[in-house]
Amino acid sequence: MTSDIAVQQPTQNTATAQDLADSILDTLVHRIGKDAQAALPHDWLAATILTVRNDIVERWMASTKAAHAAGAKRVYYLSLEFLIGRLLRDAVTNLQRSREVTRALALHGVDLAALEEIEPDAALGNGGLGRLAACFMESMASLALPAYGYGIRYVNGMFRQRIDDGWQVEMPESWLAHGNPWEFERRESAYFVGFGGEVTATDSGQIHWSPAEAVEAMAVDTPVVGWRGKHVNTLRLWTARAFDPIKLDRFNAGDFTGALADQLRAETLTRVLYPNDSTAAGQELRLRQEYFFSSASIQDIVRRHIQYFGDIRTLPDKAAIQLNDTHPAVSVAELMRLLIDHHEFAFDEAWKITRATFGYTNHTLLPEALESWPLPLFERLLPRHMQIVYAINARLLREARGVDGIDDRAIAAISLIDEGGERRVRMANLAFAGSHSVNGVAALHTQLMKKTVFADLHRLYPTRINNKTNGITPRRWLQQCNPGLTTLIRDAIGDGFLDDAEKLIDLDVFADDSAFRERFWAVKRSNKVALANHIKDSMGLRIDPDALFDVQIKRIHEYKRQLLNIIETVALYDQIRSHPERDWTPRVKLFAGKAASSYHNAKLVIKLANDVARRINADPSVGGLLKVAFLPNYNVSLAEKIIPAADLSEQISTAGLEASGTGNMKFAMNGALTIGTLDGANIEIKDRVGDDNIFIFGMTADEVEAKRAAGYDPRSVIDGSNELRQAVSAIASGVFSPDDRQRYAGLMGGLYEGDWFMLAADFDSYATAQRSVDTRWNDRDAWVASTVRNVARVGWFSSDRTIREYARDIWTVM
Ligand code: B1H
Repeated sequence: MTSDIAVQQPTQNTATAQDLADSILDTLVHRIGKDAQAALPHDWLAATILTVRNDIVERWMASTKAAHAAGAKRVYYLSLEFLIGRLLRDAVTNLQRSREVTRALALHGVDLAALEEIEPDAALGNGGLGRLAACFMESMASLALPAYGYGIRYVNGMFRQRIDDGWQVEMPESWLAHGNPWEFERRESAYFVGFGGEVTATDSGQIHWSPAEAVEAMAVDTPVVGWRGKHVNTLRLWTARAFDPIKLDRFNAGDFTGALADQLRAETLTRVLYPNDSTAAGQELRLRQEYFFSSASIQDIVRRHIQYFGDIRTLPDKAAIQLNDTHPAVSVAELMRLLIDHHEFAFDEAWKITRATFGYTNHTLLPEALESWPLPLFERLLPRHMQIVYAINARLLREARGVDGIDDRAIAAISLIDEGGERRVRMANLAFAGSHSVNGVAALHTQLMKKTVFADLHRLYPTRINNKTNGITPRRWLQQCNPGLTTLIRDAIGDGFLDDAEKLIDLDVFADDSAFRERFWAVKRSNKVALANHIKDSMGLRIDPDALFDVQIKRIHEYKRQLLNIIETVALYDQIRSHPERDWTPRVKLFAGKAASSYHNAKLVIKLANDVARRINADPSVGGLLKVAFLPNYNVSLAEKIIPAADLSEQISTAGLEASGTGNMKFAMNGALTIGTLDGANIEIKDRVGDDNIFIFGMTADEVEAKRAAGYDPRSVIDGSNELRQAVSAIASGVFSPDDRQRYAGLMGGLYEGDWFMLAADFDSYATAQRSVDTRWNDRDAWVASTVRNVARVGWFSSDRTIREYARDIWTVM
C-alpha cells in the first residue's frame, strides 16, 4: 500500500522535501548517533518519528495553551485499554505531509511505506473496547476538544499469537524493544499510590489512611494528532516505580534480591495487559492495576483543576471524567476520598461533585464480564475505599427505599454489595451510582441495559441511562487503510467527506453509474491482490483474488459464533463435493482472532478452523471453489490490510450478546456487505444501508429470550437439519482430525447438550442467507451497487458523530 495518497492539501508547512530530508539526517546523527551508511531500518524509523514529532510538539503546546487561555472544560477518558496500533502513518496523514515525508526519505533511498511496516503495534488493549478508546482519542483531537486519555503503559501489551500445528501459542509482545520515540517521560508528574494498611480517625473525626505499601506513578505522554493537524491532545499512560529503587542496606548485607524487591513489585504492576475480552479478570494484580491508574489519574485531574481554577468545588464545570467500562470505577471512591479526607468536604457535598463529574459507559451485559471483587480482598487492599463504598451504599439504599415499586429484591439488586454467597463489591453498581450519565454503545444494547442488568437502578434513576452508538475514525479506517478507495471517492464527490464522513452520502447516486462501479470494483480487486500477496508471503497459501473474500476477524468467543461459520463451511464443502456439477461461487473463508489464554473452547475453535483449512485446502475435488485460512496474530495493522480487501463481513453473534461491534462499521465503510444477525450496531447499520444491501438472518434478541424461556432443545433442531447434522457429525467423528479423532467430540457434544449460543437454532437461516450472498455475487452489477450504497450510507458511524453526542449530552462541552 502506498502512503502517497492523493489527499494532499496545501498546508502551512513550507519546508521542502530537501529541508525535511536534512532534518531527518540531522536527527539520525545527533539523536540516534548513526550516519546514513550505518543506519538500520529501525534507526531511520526513529529518526523519522522524532522529526515528525517536532512538528507535532509545537501544535501540541499551542493546543494546550489555547485550552488554558479559554478556561475550557476538559474531557478525561479513563480506560485500562488503548488499542492504538501504529502511529506514524496516522500522524503523517493527519498532518497531511505524506507526500513530503515520502519524498524526503526517498532522497535518502528509504521507503516510507517500508518504515511504516516495521513500526510495532501499540497493542495496549484486547479488542473493540480498547480500539474504541483509540478512535475516540483521534476524534476528540480532530474535533479540537481538549481531552486527555488516561491509562497504563503496559510493557507487554496484547500477546503475540503464534499458530503451532493449528494451536494458538501465546508469546510475549514487546513493543518497546526498540524504544518508543513517540513518548515523553514526565518525571515531575508523579504521584504516590498506596495499598493496604489501616485507617484511623482523630478525635475531631479527621480520617487518616496509612497504607502499608506504596508505589509511585509516573506519567508518560504521547501526543494525539487530530485531522489536518489543527489540534493535538495527550494520551497520558502511567508507569509504576518504587520510591526506593534499591535498598542499599540490604544490598550491602548481600541480599541482592531483597534489595531490589520493591522495584520488582512496582514494575510488575504495569508489566502486562490482562488478555481478557468480554470476561472479567479476577486476580488481585488486576484490582491493583485498576486502583493504581485510577488514583494517579484522579490525583492528576484534581491537581490540574486546582492549579488552573483554584477551587475544587467547580470541578464538574471544568472536568468531565468518562469511565470506559467499570475497569476505572474505583475512581468514584478515590475522588470521594480526596474530597473528604484531603479537602475536608462533608460526604453529601463530595457526593454531589463526584456524580456531576463522572459518566460511565457500559460495554457488555455478559454476566461473566461484570466485574465484582471479593469484599475481603477489596477491604485488605483499599481499606479507606471500602468505608467509602459502605457510606455510598447506605445513602443509595436509603434513597431507594423511598421509591415506589422498589421492594427487598430490588434493594438487593441495587446494593453495591452482592450478598448472595461470598460477599462481593459490584463495580457496575458503583459506577452507576457515582455517575450522572450511564450509557450503552448501541440502541439495542442500551434498551437491554434498562431491561436486564440495570433494571432496578434504572427504576431508581430513570433518566440516567442513555445511548451513544459506537463509531470508528474514518481517518484510520478509510483514508489511511484504503487510499485507493479514498482517491476514487474524492474524484467522484470532492473531499468534503474527509472532514465530515456523512458527506459520503453524495456517493449514493454513483451506485447506478456503471463506469463508477467498474472503477470501484477495480479498487477492491487491487486491495484483494495485495492481501492475497500478503497471505502468500506470510503463510505460503495461494488464494484467488477473484473469489469472494468472506471474512470473520475479531476476538474468538463462543457468543461471536466463529463455530457457526466453520460448521457452515464444512456443510458447504460437503455440498460442493456431492454436487460438483452446480455453479458454485468461489469463496475464500478468512478467519483471524485471539483467544483468551485460559479460554479452552475458544482455543479449540482456533484449532478446528486450522484443521478444517488443512483438509479443504488440500482437497483437489473442491479445487479453486473453496479455500480456508486462519491468519495468525490478528491486530490493528492486520485489520488495516484485511478490511479493505473484504467482500463479505461476518457479524453473526447470538442476538442480544454483542453490545455493539465496531468491525461491522469498518467493513461497511470499505465496501463489504454484511451477513449478520439483528444484534448490536448491525441493526443500526441495516437501518441506514437498507434491507436490500445487507444479509440479515437468525433470531432476534426477543426470540432468543423467548426460546430460552420456553426450553430450547438443540438435539431436535440438529436432527431436523440434514446439512447441520452431517457437518456436526463429520467434525465430531474426526474427519478433520484424523490424528486425534476425539478432539472435537466434546465441542460438538456441547451443541447437542446445551448449545447456549443457539448456533443450531440459527444454522438453517444462516446457510440460506449464505446462498443468497452467492446469488447476489453472481449479479456483479447488483453486488457492486450494494457495496457502493454501503460506503455512501455509513458515514454516520464516524466516531466524530459519536464524540459530538458525548460532548453535547454527557460532557456538555460542545
Ligand atoms: C467489550 C469488553 C471487555 N465489551 C472485559 N466488554 C475486559 C470486558 O479485560 N476485561 O476484563 C475487556 C473488554 N469489551 C466490547 O466493547 C463489546 O463486546 C463490543 O460489542 C463493543 O463494540 C466494544 C466497544 O464498545
